[in-house]
Amino acid sequence: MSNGRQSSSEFDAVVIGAGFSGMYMLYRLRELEQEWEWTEKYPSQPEILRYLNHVADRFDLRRDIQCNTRVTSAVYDDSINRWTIQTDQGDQVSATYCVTAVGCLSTPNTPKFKGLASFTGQVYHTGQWPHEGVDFTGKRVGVIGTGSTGIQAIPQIAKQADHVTVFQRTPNYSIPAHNRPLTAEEKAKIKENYRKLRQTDRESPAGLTLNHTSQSALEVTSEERQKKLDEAWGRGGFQMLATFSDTIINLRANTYMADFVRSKIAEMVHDPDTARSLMPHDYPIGSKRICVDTEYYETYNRENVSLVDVRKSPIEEITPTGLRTQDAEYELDVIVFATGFDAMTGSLFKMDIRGKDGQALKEKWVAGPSTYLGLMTAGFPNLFIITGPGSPSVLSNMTVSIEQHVEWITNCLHYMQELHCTRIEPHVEAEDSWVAHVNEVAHLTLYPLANSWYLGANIPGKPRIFMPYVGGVGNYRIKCQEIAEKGYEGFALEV
Ligand code: NA7
Repeated sequence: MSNGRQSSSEFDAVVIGAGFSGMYMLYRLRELEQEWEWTEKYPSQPEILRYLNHVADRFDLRRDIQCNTRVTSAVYDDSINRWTIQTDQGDQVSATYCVTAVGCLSTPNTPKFKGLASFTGQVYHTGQWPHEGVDFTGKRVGVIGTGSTGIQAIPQIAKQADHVTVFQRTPNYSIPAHNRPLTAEEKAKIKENYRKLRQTDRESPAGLTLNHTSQSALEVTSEERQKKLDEAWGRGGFQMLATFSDTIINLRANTYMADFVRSKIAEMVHDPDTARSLMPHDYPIGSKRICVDTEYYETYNRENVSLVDVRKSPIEEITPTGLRTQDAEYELDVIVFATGFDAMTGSLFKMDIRGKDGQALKEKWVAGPSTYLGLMTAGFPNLFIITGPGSPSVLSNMTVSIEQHVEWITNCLHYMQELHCTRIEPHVEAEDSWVAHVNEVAHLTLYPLANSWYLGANIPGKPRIFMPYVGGVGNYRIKCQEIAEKGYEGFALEV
């Protein structure tokens, strides 16, 4: 939201959200990247928070950001071509353009377990972690969920807690992060090459500088395959998935890599039953978001960590003193929900967004989200969605994709200004054919074979639609650019 605390104001444009996307709307990058020192290969949350605070101060953004404000509704009035935004603080703001920058993974999902309200211990959700931190010393902790967050949280909690019981529904494939401080030489080299690195990211499939290969996993000998996979494991991180060209499109190629990770789990986890439970077996590697960890599997060798397979013995209820599965009862002081998010649409639906004729976004998307380029949706003029469903978003380096959307929207607004246009909206036909294209490319891959949050499968009742665009960041950028160069083809622009 703009301009400090206002009860009723008029603007040309409002931005809803002040995370990475909202901030990119407001600042420029080049000086910043030279002065900021990233210290680790994978920066930790406190460092990222320091960075965001630094950006806000360095570019004097705070005067354009209103914190602690939840947007409750955004309603379009066709007769005056304006959006009216209401907040829980009583503000009413009116603007011609409304940009949502509310994040793809910012509405936590807490499963509605019977008895949850009766639990007398502490309850946390990893997506709403207390700023002051949590002290698990001497506590019996239950962690529900083994996605990326659970996998990163469990080893940390286990170092402090008296005992950690992990309630796992689906095991995940996780690759070691090999996180470490960056050396002075590495930092200098990155700073020298920022322009080139950023360009490579922008043109790459996932918005990351990975070494892609054109070599299929099927065209090498088993010794060569093993050697390449060993090397990739040694380097760690997302690079693993780029070891061969066909891991995410060919089930046989995929199985080689999945078998390799399963063999690593067997090597790392001492108890064979626990190792077996930790091995994913019913979906291809990479079709759920691959996890990257620090000593996740090794953590199960600790005496104070145990694994409960809730597929075999489902959670029946939370009790006042813990949790009961079909087979056993667990006494707990703390329950940590690492149960993810209502991804991609959750935060948009939490606001009452209404377009032409009072149509609610939630109603329009009842069978699944429908957008043109993931940027706009017909019937909602001048509403831009940063990293919306139908764009690469969560299948990419988010900051790269956010930046591209911000640039595209900014250029579009300039173009409209030049032409004295004040209204833009996609044509229904353009939107329909984009949605068909998004589905078509998703089905050329193995992604739809998993029950993932990419498909909304983690939220009961959510329509099963593959939401992100798998066509690749570089290709998508070209497509968006071409559309802009053709005078915003597929969009209706009006004066
Ligand atoms: P994820 O990846 O959605 O993981 C959530 C985990 O919680 C996953 O293991 C789920 O099992 C589990 N879960 C969800 N609901 C339940 C119920 N009802 N019972 C038992 N277990 C449950 O969220 P994260 O926060 O880890 O990561 C989200 C993204 O953030 C990540 O992909 C990165 O992009 C960054 P399931 O697999 O659904 O069987």
